[in-house]
Amino acid sequence: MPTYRARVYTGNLSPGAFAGTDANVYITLYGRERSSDELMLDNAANNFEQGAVDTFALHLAELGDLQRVRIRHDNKNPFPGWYLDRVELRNEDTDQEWTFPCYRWLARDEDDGEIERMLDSA
Ligand SMILES: [Ca+2]
Ligand SMILES: [Ca+2]
Repeated sequence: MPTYRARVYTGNLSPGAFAGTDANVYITLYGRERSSDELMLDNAANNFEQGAVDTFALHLAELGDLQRVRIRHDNKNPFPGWYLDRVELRNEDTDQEWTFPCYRWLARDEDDGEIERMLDSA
């Protein structure tokens, strides 16, 4: 079972933009062979703060070449709106890497109001 290392880049906008979030964030990985379950991204840190990079180790079946990811949050806690720059994934068994650009808000009160985005591999 490979470990997929996820690096999640929260935007570094102006300090008053509240780009970070304390909502719960979930990701689903879609590979050529199979897709993952929906996984909550969390660790002991205060995750997804403005300008931060959060790293998570996901132990999954081999998914094959990654095509896209779906990422969303649950809009919980104050100021849940989140500006996501990108997600990077690396299969630590094969050293394959993928980048999933976003550069948009997942926020009810910004952009198109969506708090879920499907991101294609760059
Ligand atoms: Ca946070
Ligand atoms: Ca946390």
